[in-house]
Amino acid sequence: MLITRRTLLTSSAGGLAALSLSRNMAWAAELPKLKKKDVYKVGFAQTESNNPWRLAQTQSMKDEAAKRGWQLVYTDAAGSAAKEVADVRSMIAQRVDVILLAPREEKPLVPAVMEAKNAGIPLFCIDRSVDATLAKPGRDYVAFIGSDFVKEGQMCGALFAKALGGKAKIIQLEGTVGSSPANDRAKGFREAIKDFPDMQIIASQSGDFARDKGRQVFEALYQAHPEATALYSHNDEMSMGAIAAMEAAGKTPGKDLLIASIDGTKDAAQAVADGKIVVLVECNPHFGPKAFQAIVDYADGKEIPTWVVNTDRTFTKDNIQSYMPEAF
Ligand code: GYE
Repeated sequence: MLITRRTLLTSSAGGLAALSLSRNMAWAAELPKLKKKDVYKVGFAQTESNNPWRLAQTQSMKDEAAKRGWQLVYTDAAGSAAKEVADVRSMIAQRVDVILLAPREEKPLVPAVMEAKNAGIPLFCIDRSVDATLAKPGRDYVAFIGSDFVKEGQMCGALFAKALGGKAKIIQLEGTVGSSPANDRAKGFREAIKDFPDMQIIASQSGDFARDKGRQVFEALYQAHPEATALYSHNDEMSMGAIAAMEAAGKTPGKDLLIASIDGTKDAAQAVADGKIVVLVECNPHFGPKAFQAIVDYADGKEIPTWVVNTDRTFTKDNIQSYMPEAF
């Protein structure tokens, strides 16, 4: 009886594995192929260029293209998802070999992904992803290359709980509404502070990942919630804006309000060294080498994981000096 059950379990597990393998193979068969070439024409659709993270990312792509002698078709959607869709369409019309897309928001960029697929052009989502219920890596586009934003939020929450002794009234500055880092950084943070009943988010609003918007939104939220003791901000630019607002209000960041932030810009690293930001979680913008290697590997027929994960480090005053030379 036992043997029969075991046999059944084994065979059904084997059956499941076989099923998921064949399903993945069927998925992969839908993906456009890429011919091996010495020189590729690569489309890179950037979402905006209003912060150091974006500039570092674009530079990394340009440097890698130059290093390999490949052609880069670069577009900047200037913060508009509609323009970014149009940019991808123009890359399709120009018959680029492959597209690297940094999708501004999760849903509005799905049509761009599907149109590239239908045009037979392999596409990678880099840095942000699109809604996985509508377009899947490994089926509709080759892979997502980028950080684990949920984990970034969790790391902020966990280190913040330690720094704040498990007690805080938190203002949250969210990233761009509908973008994967904003959704996932909020989720990870919520998960991490769940175990600390005295850590509460008392106000939360988007500052669109931008410095001045962050400053304005923080100013309004802090005026409405002067009891706040902490700020969790989804990126460094908004943190720097909020720091300006705190100082203008006569408050001392790092004392009156503790700050957790994400990215690793020069300004934020300096703010950690100065004691203004207490927790900094890295988000690496240097995608060029990884993204271009993924293109070569894909053309070589190597198996690409559906998510090529960038791993991120965490910094506090204790270890920020070692990071300073790398800050962007
Ligand atoms: O944190 C932010 C940028 O998508 C991971 O977008 C990226 C985020 C990054 O504008 O500074």
